[in-house]
Amino acid sequence: MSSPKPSPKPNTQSTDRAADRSVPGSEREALSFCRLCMGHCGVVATLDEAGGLLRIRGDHDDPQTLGYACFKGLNAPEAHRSPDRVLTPRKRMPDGRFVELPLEVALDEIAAKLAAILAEDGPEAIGGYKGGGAFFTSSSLKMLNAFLEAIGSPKAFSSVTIDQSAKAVAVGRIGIWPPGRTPFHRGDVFLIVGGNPLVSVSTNGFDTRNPLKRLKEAKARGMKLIVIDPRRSETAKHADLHLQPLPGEDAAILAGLLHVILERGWIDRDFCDRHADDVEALRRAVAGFTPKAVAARAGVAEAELVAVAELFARESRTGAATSATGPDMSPHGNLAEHLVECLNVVCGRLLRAGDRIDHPGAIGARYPRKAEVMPAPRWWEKGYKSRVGAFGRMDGELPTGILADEILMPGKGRVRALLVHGGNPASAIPDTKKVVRALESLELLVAIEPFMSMTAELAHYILPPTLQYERADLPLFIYENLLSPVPFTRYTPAIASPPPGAKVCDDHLYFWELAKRLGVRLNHFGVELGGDRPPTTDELLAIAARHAPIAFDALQAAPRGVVLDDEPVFVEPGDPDSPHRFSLVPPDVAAELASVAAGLAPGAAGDFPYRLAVRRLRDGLNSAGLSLPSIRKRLPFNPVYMNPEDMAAEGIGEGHRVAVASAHGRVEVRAEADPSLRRGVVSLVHGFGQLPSRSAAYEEWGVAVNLLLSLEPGSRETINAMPRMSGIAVAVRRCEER
Ligand SMILES: Nc1nc2c(c(=O)[nH]1)N[C@H]1C(S)=C(S)[C@@H](COP(=O)(O)OP(=O)(O)OC[C@H]3O[C@@H](n4cnc5c(=O)[nH]c(N)nc54)[C@H](O)[C@@H]3O)O[C@H]1N2
Ligand SMILES: Nc1nc2c(c(=O)[nH]1)N[C@H]1C(S)=C(S)[C@@H](COP(=O)(O)OP(=O)(O)OC[C@H]3O[C@@H](n4cnc5c(=O)[nH]c(N)nc54)[C@H](O)[C@@H]3O)O[C@H]1N2
Ligand code: SF4
Ligand SMILES: [Mo]
Repeated sequence: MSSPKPSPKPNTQSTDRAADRSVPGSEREALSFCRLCMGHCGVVATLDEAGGLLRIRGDHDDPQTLGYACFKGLNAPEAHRSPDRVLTPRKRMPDGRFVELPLEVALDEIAAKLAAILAEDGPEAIGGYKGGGAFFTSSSLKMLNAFLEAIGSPKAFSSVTIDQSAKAVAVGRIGIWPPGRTPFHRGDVFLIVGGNPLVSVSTNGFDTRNPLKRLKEAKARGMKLIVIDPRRSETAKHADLHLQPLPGEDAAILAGLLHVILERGWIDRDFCDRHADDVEALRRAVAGFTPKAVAARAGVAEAELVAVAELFARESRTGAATSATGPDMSPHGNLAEHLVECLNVVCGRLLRAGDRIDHPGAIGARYPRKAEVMPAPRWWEKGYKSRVGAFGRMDGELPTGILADEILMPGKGRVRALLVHGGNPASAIPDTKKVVRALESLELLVAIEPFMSMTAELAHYILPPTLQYERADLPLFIYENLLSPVPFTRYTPAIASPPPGAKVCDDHLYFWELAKRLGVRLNHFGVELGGDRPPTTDELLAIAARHAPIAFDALQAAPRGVVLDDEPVFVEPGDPDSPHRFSLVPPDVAAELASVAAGLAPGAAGDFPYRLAVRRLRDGLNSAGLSLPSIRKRLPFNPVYMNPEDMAAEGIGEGHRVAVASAHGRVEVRAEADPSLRRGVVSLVHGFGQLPSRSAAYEEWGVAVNLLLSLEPGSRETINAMPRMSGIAVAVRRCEER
């Protein structure tokens, strides 16, 4: 590709191409980066003569991630050579057995079935679900969406709407500030609501390049950390203030913080006068959330709540509030996110004209960012509405909370065929039994999936993809400014070969071949993929990176990546006459706040006296990889974590078998003491278990926590149909050993 774009600034002293470095014997080493999670840790891979992946180690010369790599990342090679890996397309026969078949035959059969359904019922009968495996495959991260768009189907679903889509709802209702928030590495304070970045290597706005090191650096320069989390999490242990409430009370807690801040006038008055026109309405809306009432409801001390407000709003001049899955998976998650935004607005924790934008874009196009509100877009109110629950679309997708009903509910537009790309909906979506029933009822279920996941077991066809080190890639560039505070990006070639005899290909090929057979063309980041040969992975990456301030071939030539900060970018002044303001209390927010205020009195314990909280484990990644031997050794099953005093009170000992029951379901698990959990809260990690029809031993596979959760309208949020997964009332009782 010829381009006038500048050459990269080497990102390190040693930019040697480690791919060419040979080590004793026939082994060689290559630089790459891990694509299991947002960390994107720089690694050195050791390969055998045939290109097989032998080992991974953190790259200590990587100037971004500084040698960090976690246990699951280091054990990734196990997945590549696992005997359980799917290496040839498979088809499920009527007796339930899977047989291998040639790719061409599989594609012809799938395309024929799709064409028949299209002819009978139109594009609405074909849906797609995209999960984490697809997001981390940059060349095809939008292929499923492109395919559905090409055939005219509005039925795109993804893991985003069973994750943190509350954040999109919040900006959709309050308005957009294009320059963004004060960044982590420049704030006096950082407030995290329900996130544990030291384990998840995630959490908006946190610096996830070697998270512990970055947190220590920030604290060493004087930054104060506030964490709101029912668990004394790995991150909370470093907090200057840790508020440890019951889960599910974030909306009340945040309203309580705003109550204190607004009553005491700890706001950025100039910023509010200029950019938010209803601060007074917000003050009235949170009037009932007195520290006393909120503290009693959330199970914290009144003085602690006030101390958080004080440290954030009065004692700190800069630094933002952020949040992760904790609040977003709990009741009133959309409201909680809205109030996080309100905190940042009223305290003025957003970048101003003249401030530097540290990450203006590396792969993504750069654009001028003005210090001016873009009015609340409320995307979901326009255009297509789902036949189930009349939900609108966000970012071109429908909420996954209605996927099961879209399949099961009879009538025109029922989803009859589903393409699953790098996801495990049978495991990930609440109400496991209903979701499995829905997937079983499909006439065509295709999974682009490397392992026999719960979903793959139900599929009619499994199309096996290459794994991370076997494909060329970029970091998860659509969220690139959440990955790094500097405009850093990198490219990796495919450094490893799939196992001998494998018939795997990069995921995009499957979409391209199906599109060709159906006579439609895919639109890849604004470029139509025509022609009669499929695009290469590099061509697709180059298209996605075509607006980057560096030529693609120059990016390819920098194995440890580039920091594209030659030309600093600053926030531009906004239009002084702009009529647009943040909508702090739109009517739907006001109504929900009023209903939360009305229910502030602490509830009676009732039949379900504990609350179930979500959390993640350092050594596992949702459902992926749990069957690999090294991971299984550490995480054979998912125990229910409990506070030791609660265990004593219930007569439950370490390892005892207990029943955890909600209003929706019941599971039997083993108990494990976790003193980091506050009393009254239990936690059971998702991703474990097998299909309900397989009577798999709990001690071998664990159990699906989603059996306890519901998809009923009363159990999900408005706008994004987010099913409630945290702050769920449960009972825990010792049961008989079996
Ligand atoms: N109860 C409860 N439920 C939850 C959550 C919770 O906290 N509690 N968390 C929710 C959240 S945040 C999320 S994001 C979802 C996760 O939802 P999903 O993303 O649907 O689930 P995963 O288990 O991450 O499945 C990823 C799949 O991708 C496959 N895969 C791995 N590598 C590749 C690859 O290179 N290519 C392809 N094509 N596939 C690959 C894996 O084998 C695995 O089957 O679950 C949600 N569900
Ligand atoms: N090791 C590892 N890393 C991962 C994943 C993984 O499975 N394992 N999954 C990846 C995915 S898909 C995602 S979306 C991210 C998620 O990233 P995070 O959101 O940071 O995930 P967690 O580590 O579960 O942190 C959530 C925290 O919220 C707390 N919490 C639970 N309920 C509530 C509540 O109601 N209110 C409040 N305030 N806190 C609550 C929990 O105690 C927990 O400490 O992590 C990603 N990274
Ligand atoms: S933290 Fe672990 S899983 Fe995430 S990118 Fe780094 S090595 Fe991979
Ligand atoms: Mo997630």
